Amino acid sequence: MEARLQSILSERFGKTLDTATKNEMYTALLFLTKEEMANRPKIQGERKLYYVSAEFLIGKLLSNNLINLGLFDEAKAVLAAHGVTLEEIEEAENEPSLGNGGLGRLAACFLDSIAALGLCGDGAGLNYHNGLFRQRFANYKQQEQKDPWITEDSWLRRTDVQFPVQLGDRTVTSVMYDIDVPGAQGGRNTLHLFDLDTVDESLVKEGISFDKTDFERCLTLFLYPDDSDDAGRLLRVYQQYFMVSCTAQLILKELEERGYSINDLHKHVVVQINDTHPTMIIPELIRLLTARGMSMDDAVREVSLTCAYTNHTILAEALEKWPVAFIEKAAPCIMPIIRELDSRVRAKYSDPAVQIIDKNDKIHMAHIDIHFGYSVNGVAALHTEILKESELRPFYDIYPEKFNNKTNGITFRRWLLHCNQPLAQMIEELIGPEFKKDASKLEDLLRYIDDETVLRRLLDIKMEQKKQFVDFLFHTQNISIDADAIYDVQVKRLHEYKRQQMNALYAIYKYLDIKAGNIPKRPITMIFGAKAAPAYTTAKDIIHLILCLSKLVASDPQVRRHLRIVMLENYNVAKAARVIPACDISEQISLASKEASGTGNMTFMLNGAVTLGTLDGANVEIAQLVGEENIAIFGRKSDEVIALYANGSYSPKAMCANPMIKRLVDFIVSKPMKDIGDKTCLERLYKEISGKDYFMALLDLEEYIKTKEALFARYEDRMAWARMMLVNIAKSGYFSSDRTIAQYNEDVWHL
Ligand code: 26V
Repeated sequence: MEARLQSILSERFGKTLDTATKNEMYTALLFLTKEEMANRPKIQGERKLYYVSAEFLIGKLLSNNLINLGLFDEAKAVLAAHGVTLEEIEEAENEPSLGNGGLGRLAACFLDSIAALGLCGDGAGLNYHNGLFRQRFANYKQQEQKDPWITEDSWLRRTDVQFPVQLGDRTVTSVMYDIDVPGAQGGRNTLHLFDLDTVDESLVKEGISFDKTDFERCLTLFLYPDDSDDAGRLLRVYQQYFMVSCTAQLILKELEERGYSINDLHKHVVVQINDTHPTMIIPELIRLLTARGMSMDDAVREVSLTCAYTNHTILAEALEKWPVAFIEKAAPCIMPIIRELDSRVRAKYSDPAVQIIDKNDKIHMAHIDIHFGYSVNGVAALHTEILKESELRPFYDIYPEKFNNKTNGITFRRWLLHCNQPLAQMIEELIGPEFKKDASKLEDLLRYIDDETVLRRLLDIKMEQKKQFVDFLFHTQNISIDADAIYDVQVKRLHEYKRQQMNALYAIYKYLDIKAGNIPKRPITMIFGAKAAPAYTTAKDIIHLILCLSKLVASDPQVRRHLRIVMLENYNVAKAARVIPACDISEQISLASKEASGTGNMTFMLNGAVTLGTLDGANVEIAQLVGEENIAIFGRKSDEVIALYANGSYSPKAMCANPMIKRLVDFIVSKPMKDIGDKTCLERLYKEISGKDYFMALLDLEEYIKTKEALFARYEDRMAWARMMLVNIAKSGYFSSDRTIAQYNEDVWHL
């Protein structure tokens, strides 16, 4: 490898490993890795999966590709011999933030696992020039900036594959970029990202705003452009139709190249529809098949046997419903097909709840997927049960055989082998290397449950990771924190249902308690990281609250020794890889029933954090696996919450009758807070929480505080804590995305 790096550096930059800059070294490693991947055979199969998704939150790829190619250790050694670390070199890599959060990250983990299992499956999505916005803090508020990631040398490979797509009354020509996905056991798959050559990056003026009307110039400029106005929403429909039309044309082109007939489509192709964003692939495939001479009946049947749908949320505001007028404008070719599908449903079922086009002329995208796909899955056991019993009940009554659960997972190659190398090494010393291929082997760690030497090493590794994080935080945000404190971490998208506001109310509780003279046994560092959607006012107000609290605490010499509140700026995949290994307590406190699965909960567990959470999403399965003594559970259960919504009996005003709760909520608009922050934001948030509290943060607040205090107390018995850490790591094998993908293949894909 050394010789090849030297030759790339000399050819391209006239440099050597000792004279090259870090950027040049990164470029050389990028070239070498791309070459290495291109030399691998494509994974082949009689049946091919297309995982279609509007988001692939792949994050930086250098280390992960090196791991999958088996070149990671060698690369580290070569660099070390020249006085640099791979970590330093990786700083030169831009992070492609092509996703909002869990849904996009899941798609990236899945691509890694599909390739690792040697399954023939490619990803298909869009080549956004700007990923999710870059977050900056100013005046204790979030500001959004554009985040272009594509440079001359990147993981993208431009192909000569092009397709015509009719958008509105114009026909555009797509271009396809590929990113290789190497499998950990050999071979490679591909992530196909579609784009338009006419997209113009100079269209972005202030922050992240741009003219959304000229779709040929802005189609793939941004991930999910702001959809607070109609222009943004319409652009999203253009994006979705462009994505699926390109994908459908690619599928039929490859089918033909592989020598199969369109009449056998479902025997050779599986399309996994990741949430409803790619739903239009169903009418688009039907359109293309009928255009090639297939009858409508046959096309509908063939496509229905080819497409499978994954649901990722029960939040009503997230279930896509597009006005007929939007599809007519953006994707006129498929509107007749959608009407045909709608009349087929009407002919069979009279229940308005299962219609495709409703009485307000809105198209229910999920309904297309369920009627005209062969599989519907939720992403955690509880979530799937809620889909069957309430959200999608009328559909479950019609098609019970279509419904199945696939509990989410994460790739251990990124979230253990790469991000926590000392822990991975210790595990390998204790139980051998098999866990790298079969995560269920982690259970062998339970042999050491009473081994004090092992438990101490586990605590030492955690301390080492916390110290690394201390340096990182100082280096990136100029904030000094103490590695001896308890690290209590909540990092995820900002949404009221995830209840960052409840955690912030705990911070107020702790602040006031310390002011009253109750000094905690050990300092506590609360770490937050979250981006709020640009148009989501309450989410932005919650960020403002946290940043003001952070300032309040940090400038109080009496308090800051015992409590710190840190908000990571621009939380992304790279930052997740830094903070997760350093975490003691993983906050997973969503309102029960609202978090479909969560995947952060899994990465934290794998890295030896103890979960503080509600019985929601995959937390339920974590609790079953580790047992109630190794997790801290609190709060109302999902059925109680669902009943509260049904009878409308929840009232934050009634909750504020509790003087303790009232005091914490009132503090949001207290003088010390208004002295720091923006009165309008704080008052608006106060009104929201005390008057509406739609996601019931106050409902579980008291129990949350008690449970959290009890968990902090347990931290002091270091051996008992290390035992909890060990059980969590040992039981996390179930959450490997290799297991999830094996189940998709067994039950749904049959590749
Ligand atoms: C989308 C939107 C869009 C419009 C406004 C509000 C809103 C709120 C939530 C969403 C979520 C869309 C789907 C999604 O990202 N679901 C996440 O999928 C993860 C992977 O399955 C899962 O772990 C998370 O629990 C789930 O929230």
